[in-house]
Amino acid sequence: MTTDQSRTIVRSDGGQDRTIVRPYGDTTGDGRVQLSFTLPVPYGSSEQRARAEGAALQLAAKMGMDPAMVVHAKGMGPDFTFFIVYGRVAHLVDLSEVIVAEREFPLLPAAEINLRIRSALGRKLVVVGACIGTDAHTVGIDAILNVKGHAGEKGLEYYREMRIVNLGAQVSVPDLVARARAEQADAVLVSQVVTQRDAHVNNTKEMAAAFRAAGPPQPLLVVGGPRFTPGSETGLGVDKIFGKGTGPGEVASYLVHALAPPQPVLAGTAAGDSGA
Ligand code: B12
Repeated sequence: MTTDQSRTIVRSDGGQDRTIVRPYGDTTGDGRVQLSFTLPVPYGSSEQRARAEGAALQLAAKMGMDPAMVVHAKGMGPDFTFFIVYGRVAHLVDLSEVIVAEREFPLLPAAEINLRIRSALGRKLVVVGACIGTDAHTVGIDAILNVKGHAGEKGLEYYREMRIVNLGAQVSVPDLVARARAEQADAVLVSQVVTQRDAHVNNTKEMAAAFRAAGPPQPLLVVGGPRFTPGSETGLGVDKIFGKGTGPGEVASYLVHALAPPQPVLAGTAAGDSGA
C-alpha cells in the first residue's frame, strides 16, 4: 500500500510496517521541521530586522525548506541574530537504511564485573579520570566515576574491585600522564564537554600522543562527552569514545571487556559473588 505521505508495507498478518517516514509538525507526514541558527547580522532597526529575517529565509530556502517562516528572531548583542525557522521539507526518511551501531560488548551486572576483574587481574583495576585542558565541566566525568552515579546507575567507585582516582577539572596533559603512570592506571578516562574551536578533538589527540610518547605501559584510553561521535576512536588515537547519555554500567562493562577477559573455568570451581 502506498500513500502520498509515507510508503507502508502491508504484512501478511494485516499489520503495517512503515519504512518511509516524513517529519511531522501539525499533521502526520506534513514534512514540517523546526531549525535554529545564528547569523552574523544585526537585529536593531526595523530595516535591519527585515534584512535579517530575509537572510534567514534565504538560508532556509537553500536548505530545502519550502515554504518557510521565521517564527522567532532575537538580537544577540549588536551584530548577531538568533532565529527559529519553521517550514516544510520534501525529504523522505527510509527506516530500512538506518544503521544502528551494535555494542561490541555485553552489559554485565556489578557482581560479574567484580568477579571478572578478580579472576583476570588478581588485583583492583585502577582507573584515573579527569577533565583536561581548560574544561571545567566535571558533571559528566563525576556521573561516571562518583559512587552516586547517573540516572539510577552507581558510578565506578561503587565497584569493589576498582580503584578510582578522580583528578577533577582543568588537568594538564603532562600532569595526567604523570599521575596515570604513578598510579599504574589500567585505564584513563577523560571528559571533554567544551567543543569550541574543536577543543575536545585537539585535547584528545594531544593526550593520546602524550601517552604514546611516554611509552609502555599504555593504559586504555577512554574519552567521553556529549558532542563526541562514538566510533571515531581511530581518528582521535584513543581506544574508546562514549557520547551523550552514557551510563556508568556501560563503561564498567567496557572496561572489563577490554582489560579483564573471561577466564577459563576450572573443573570443580564454583563462580559465586555476593555483589559489588
Ligand atoms: C553545568 C554547566 C556549566 C558549569 C559546569 C559545572 C561543573 N562543575 O561541571 C559551569 C557554570 C562552570 C559552566 C561553565 C562554562 N560553560 Co557550561 N554548561 C553547563 C551545562 C548547563 C550542563 C553540563 C552538564 O553538567 N551536563 C550533565 C552531564 C551529566 O552531561 P555530560 O557532560 O554530557 O556527561 C554525560 C555524557 O556526555 C558522558 N560523558 C561525559 N564525559 C565523559 C567522560 C567519560 C570518560 C565517559 C565514559 C563518558 C562521559 O557521560 C555523562 C553521563 O551520561 C551545559 C549545557 C547543557 N545543557 O548541556 C553548558 C555548556 C556545556 N557550557 C558551555 C560553555 C560555553 C561554558 C563556558 C565557556 C561559559 C563561559 N563563557 O564562561 C564556561 C566554561 C568553563 C570551563 N572552563 O570549562 C557550552 C559549551 C559549548 C560548546 N559546545 O563548546 C554549553 C553546551 C552551554 C551552551 N549551550 O552554550 N558550564
